[in-house]
Amino acid sequence: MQAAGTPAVVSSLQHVFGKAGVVRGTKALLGINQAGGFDCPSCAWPDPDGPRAVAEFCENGAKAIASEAMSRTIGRDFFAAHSVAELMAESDAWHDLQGRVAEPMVLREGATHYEPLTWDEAFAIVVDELRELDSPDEALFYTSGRASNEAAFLWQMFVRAFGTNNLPDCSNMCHESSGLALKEAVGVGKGTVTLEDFLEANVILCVGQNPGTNHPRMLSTLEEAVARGARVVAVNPLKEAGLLGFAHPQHLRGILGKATPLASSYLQVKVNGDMALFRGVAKALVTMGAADAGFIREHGSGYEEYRSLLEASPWVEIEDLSGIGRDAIEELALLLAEGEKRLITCWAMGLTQHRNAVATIREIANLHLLLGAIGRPGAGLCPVRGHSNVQGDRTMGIFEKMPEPFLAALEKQAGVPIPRKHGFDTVDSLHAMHEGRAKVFIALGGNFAQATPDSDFTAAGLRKCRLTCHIATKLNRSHLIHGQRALILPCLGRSEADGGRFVTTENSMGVVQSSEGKLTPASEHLLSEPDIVARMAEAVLGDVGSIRWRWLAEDYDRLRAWIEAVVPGFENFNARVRQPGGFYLPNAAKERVWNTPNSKANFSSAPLDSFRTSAGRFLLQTLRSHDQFNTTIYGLDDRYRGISGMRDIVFLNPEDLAALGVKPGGRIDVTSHWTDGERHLKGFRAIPYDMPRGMAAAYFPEANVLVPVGHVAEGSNTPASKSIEVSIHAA
Ligand SMILES: Nc1nc2c(c(=O)[nH]1)N[C@H]1C(S)=C(S)[C@@H](COP(=O)(O)OP(=O)(O)OC[C@H]3O[C@@H](n4cnc5c(=O)[nH]c(N)nc54)[C@H](O)[C@@H]3O)O[C@H]1N2
Ligand SMILES: Nc1nc2c(c(=O)[nH]1)N[C@H]1C(S)=C(S)[C@@H](COP(=O)(O)OP(=O)(O)OC[C@H]3O[C@@H](n4cnc5c(=O)[nH]c(N)nc54)[C@H](O)[C@@H]3O)O[C@H]1N2
Ligand SMILES: [Mo]
Repeated sequence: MQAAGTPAVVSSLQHVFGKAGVVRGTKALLGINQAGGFDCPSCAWPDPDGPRAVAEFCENGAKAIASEAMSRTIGRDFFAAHSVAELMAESDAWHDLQGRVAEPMVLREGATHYEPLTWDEAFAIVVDELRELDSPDEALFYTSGRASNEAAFLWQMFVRAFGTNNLPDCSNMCHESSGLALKEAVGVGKGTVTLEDFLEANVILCVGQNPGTNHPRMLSTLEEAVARGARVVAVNPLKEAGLLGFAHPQHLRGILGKATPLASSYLQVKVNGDMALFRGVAKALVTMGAADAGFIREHGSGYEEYRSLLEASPWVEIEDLSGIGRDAIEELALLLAEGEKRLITCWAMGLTQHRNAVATIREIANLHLLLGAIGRPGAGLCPVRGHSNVQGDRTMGIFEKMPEPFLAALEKQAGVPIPRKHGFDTVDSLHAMHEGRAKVFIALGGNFAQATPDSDFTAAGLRKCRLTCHIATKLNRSHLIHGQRALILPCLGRSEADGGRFVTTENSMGVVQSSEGKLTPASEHLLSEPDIVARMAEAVLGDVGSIRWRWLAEDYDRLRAWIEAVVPGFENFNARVRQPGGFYLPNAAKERVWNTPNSKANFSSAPLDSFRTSAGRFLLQTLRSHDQFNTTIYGLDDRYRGISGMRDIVFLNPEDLAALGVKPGGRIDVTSHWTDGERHLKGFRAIPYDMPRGMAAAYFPEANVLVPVGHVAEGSNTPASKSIEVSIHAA
């Protein structure tokens, strides 16, 4: 199986031209990630600092644009023709194909169909429901990671001026574990490398991520690093084609179909075996005397305890939990001990969505501290972010427990009291809805009903709400699993012109840059996200303190001036963001300044741990196919894994399939087991795949019914959607 270039280009062109129409399609593609253009709404991988290729996008970025830039729209006629019940019966892929939502829509109490209403009528309903609450803490304000910095800043200011910190977001289900682990270890909850570092690294570890599908432009960076002599080592239970070999679609070599071998080594770790693997690597390094004593003495804290723990960790346990033999672990350690120890470790959801995710990521930080591989060229930590502005949204204050200095600065600027009590994160919100402690749910983007764990539990909670309201571009299931009343407020997408205004985003490496869409909006009734938030806030609160909502949103330079006043690192924001390529936010850990309570880089010493299932059961992870962006399903293929035309599948080791007495493609029933009972997924197809025995993999969001709401990462409260204990039987 090879992740070849030519089919990727053909496939992306088909997607854009097929859905968006030729003229809109080409114009959209040429604007992606160009200076003066818009930031690709797909992933958060950075653009080159210097000159950019004419086509600085990938196949999956093209699919995201095709989905957003479609000229087809749905409005009053569509919703009059289809009841909510009928729409519920259709698939997620079908929903996406219907087109952009063209006008504000309301589902009135007891009604079967959405009907149109004016913007002012829509905001009046929000006012009505928010005023009914006994406390501001009975409202939830969710954010997905596509919102711009400007929209996110205004949104959190509205929510806090209203009186709550209930700001659950998609990050709670994504890199929350990374943010927490890195903050504790090195004082910055973000990555510490830039694209330049990749070109100077000698080893790049790619752990628990599938960049061929989810961050395709990262492969260009890896390819360039390999050409300069770096070794790439993949750590993944599944053999992922994008890591085994890759041909750059925009290079001649790619078009000729030859692939550059990328992963010099591929460690097929057990699911959740990474903590043991990294501990083993560190143990081997310490044994061979490769620790950077100078760095540890000057910067480290907790090393002695960690060293004793390494000595006390038996190899049999390390091998058993990781599924990797001592020889292979020592070989990796030897590679890391060579030369100048310029190591970069990248990771994504394969590490963050486990019960011990925070401890696992701290183990990676331990390895970097042991080698002094942080805060110098070619070395550092790289959590690879998902949504294109999820990192920026957090910087702007989308967080249920922002630190005091931020809240104090906001209070001073806004001139209104800002609450200090921590709010609900995503999992807390699910419980609050269930227990009647939250009654209004308003979302700035996203698809809460499908993205959250325990789909049936989530649906029951949403249905108990008085109002569910979504600011959205496309129809999705969260609009159909609704409260007593429901609103869809349609907004402009990234690729569309916003009256000459531009917004800004922050990528995975802390670069803030401008983003300006050029396409004619899909409908004349759409408003920009900042305008929607400003009008909602004005309707609910009126102008308060120093805040004049509409005036602020009218000219985004005004919003940026407010961001500059509240958020550190945005000095001279309006001028600097107009420089080509934008600017880097300061990153203390990169300068070896540790913003931790003890001002040191902290080793952690957690007991070795991995999630174990009872005998005969499987450890199931939920992952993405090649034809989806989270809950948006573009198609039914997963090309790099050799799957076409289906999503109702479970990947299993071929020997496990045989032991279950199931033929490839045969139907199985999957049951997940948790302290509160069982959850079921019936009649899925079993597909053999190159992966360790005892493991299973199924697609998100279909498999979310199996994820118990109570099963979360310790500390970060992230659903453990990659550590689900299941039993499997022939159907
Ligand atoms: N085209 C496209 N791009 C996207 C997205 C999309 O849906 N489509 N989503 C965006 C978002 S929000 C995010 S967060 C990222 C997600 O990017 P990824 O993290 O790459 O997404 P997943 O499909 O969840 O892949 C998880 C990978 O981790 C591996 N894995 C699972 N469990 C373990 C484990 O215990 N240990 C190790 N070492 N590996 C494990 C799986 O085999 C799989 O290869 O992508 C972003 N980019
Ligand atoms: N089981 C399991 N569950 C998971 C995961 C997993 O790996 N396994 N991954 C988790 C992760 S990493 C994440 S990030 C979450 C994702 O959770 P979300 O961010 O909530 O989900 P998305 O599917 O990205 O949201 C898509 C919707 O956003 C809206 N949208 C798109 N563009 C825009 C825009 O520009 N503005 C506005 N206002 N709306 C827009 C569209 O209506 C679209 O239907 O899911 C999480 N859930
Ligand atoms: Mo994500």
